[in-house]
Amino acid sequence: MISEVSVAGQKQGSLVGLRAPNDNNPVYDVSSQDIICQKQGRTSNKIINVKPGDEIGAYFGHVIGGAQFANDPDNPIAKSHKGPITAWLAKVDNAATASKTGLKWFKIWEDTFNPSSKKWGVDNMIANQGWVKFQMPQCIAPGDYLMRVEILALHSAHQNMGAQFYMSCAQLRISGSGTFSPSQTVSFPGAYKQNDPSILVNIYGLTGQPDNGGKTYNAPGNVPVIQC
Ligand SMILES: [Cu+2]
Repeated sequence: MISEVSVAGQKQGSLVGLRAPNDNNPVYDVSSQDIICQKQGRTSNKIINVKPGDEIGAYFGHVIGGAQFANDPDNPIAKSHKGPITAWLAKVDNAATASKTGLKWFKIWEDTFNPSSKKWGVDNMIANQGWVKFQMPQCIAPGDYLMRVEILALHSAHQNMGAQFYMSCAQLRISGSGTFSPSQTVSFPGAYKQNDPSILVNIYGLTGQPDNGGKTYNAPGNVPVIQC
C-alpha cells in the first residue's frame, strides 16, 4: 500500500495527506467505488503542499511503513506482481474534505512496460525500494487536487477479475500559476472495463516469462499522459 508521499525530497510522514486503506488487499472489481482510492481506511486531515515541477514520491510497501518483518520478500511487493504504475489528478475544492466520487481524472505520469529491457513499472518501483517518483507537471493550475497513484499487478490477469489494483489518494494543494485545463478526463469507476485488453491480459510470453510476448503494453484507461 502507498503509505507516504515525498515532495521535492521531503518525506511528509507516514499516512500524512493520504487516503489509504487499512489493509493491503488489492481491488479486483473495476466497477467498485474502491477503484478510486482503495477501500475506505484512514483519511488524513492534512493537505500536502506542492509546487509545479516538484518531484513527487509515493512510497509503496507491503504494509504501512514498508516491510512486515525483517527480509520480507513481499516488500515492497512480491516480485511476481508485474504491471504498470500510473498517477492521476482530479481537481477538488478542498483536498482534505472533498468526496472522491464524481471527479474528473487526468493522467499525469505512467511507467508501463519497456519491451527492450523487459522491465515493468513495478520492477522499477521495487528497484527503487518502493518509491515511485515523477515530476508534477509544470502546467498544473493552482488549487486543490486528489492525486491517485495506482499499481496494477498483472501476474494473474489472464483470468477474469484476476488483475490486482493497489492505490491510494493523496490530498494536494498545488501553488504556482499554471493554466492547464484537461481536455480529456475519465471517471473512476468508469474508466476501466473488466475485459479491457490491458486488464484481462496474459503477460507471459511463449517462454513463460512476464515479457508481454515482447509487445508494448498500454495502461488501461485509454487516455494519454497530459502534455504541458
Ligand atoms: Cu497480490
